[in-house]
Amino acid sequence: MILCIGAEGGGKTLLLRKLQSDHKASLNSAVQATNTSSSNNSSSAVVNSTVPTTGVNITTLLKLNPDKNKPNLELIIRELGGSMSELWSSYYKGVRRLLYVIDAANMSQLASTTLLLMPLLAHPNTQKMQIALVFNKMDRPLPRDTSELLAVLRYDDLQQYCRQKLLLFEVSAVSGKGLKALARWMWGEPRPKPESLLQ
Ligand SMILES: Nc1nc2c(ncn2[C@@H]2O[C@H](COP(=O)(O)OP(=O)(O)OP(=O)(O)O)[C@@H](O)[C@H]2O)c(=O)[nH]1
Ligand SMILES: [Mg+2]
Repeated sequence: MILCIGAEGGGKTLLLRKLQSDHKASLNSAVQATNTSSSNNSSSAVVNSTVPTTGVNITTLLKLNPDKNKPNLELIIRELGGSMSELWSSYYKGVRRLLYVIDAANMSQLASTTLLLMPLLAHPNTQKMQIALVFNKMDRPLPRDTSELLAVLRYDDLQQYCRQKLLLFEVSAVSGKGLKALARWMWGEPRPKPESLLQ
């Protein structure tokens, strides 16, 4: 189980929808490749409009099991709406990986993220978590360059303050940028190469 949180409008719902659609497309093509009959690849376009999540959204990602005699592998992601940030901590228990999604084009959201991350990182139930800070909306013109974004977030202070290692991903749920690397991390696969964000 993966937990996906972050302030309102950061793009969690769209990001998970896009990941799900990409997984569906690659599962379909993997299945077609193993069948002799050919049929159309049915990767469907993702609708970009969303409504704010008022409670909990569950998204399931599926991929082909390398052992063909076994069922598909399944990854369950629980998204908590940004409007329920006061309740996030009641969902930390038992979570191994956490996606924290940030609207990188929104400076005030970026600055207030530090205040949301501090109690999260200090919480007893997050100490063993692997945490990904996901800078989303990288398709939009950014008001600052990425090293300045990290300064606004006070990334160095956060990293010193916490025991967990914070991984950084730059993505766009709209263009698809960075989603493959993020998906690999979510499945627990090794990262192919460092992303551009200072690591
Ligand atoms: N340009 C751009 N817009 C995005 C991107 N990701 C999400 N959006 C838009 O941002 C808005 C909010 O996206 P959501 O996915 O609903 O945000 P959320 O984090 O789930 O918000 P809550 O559920 O309220 O916490 C929507 O209009 C999306 O279409 C992105 O990568 N690029
Ligand atoms: Mg949402």
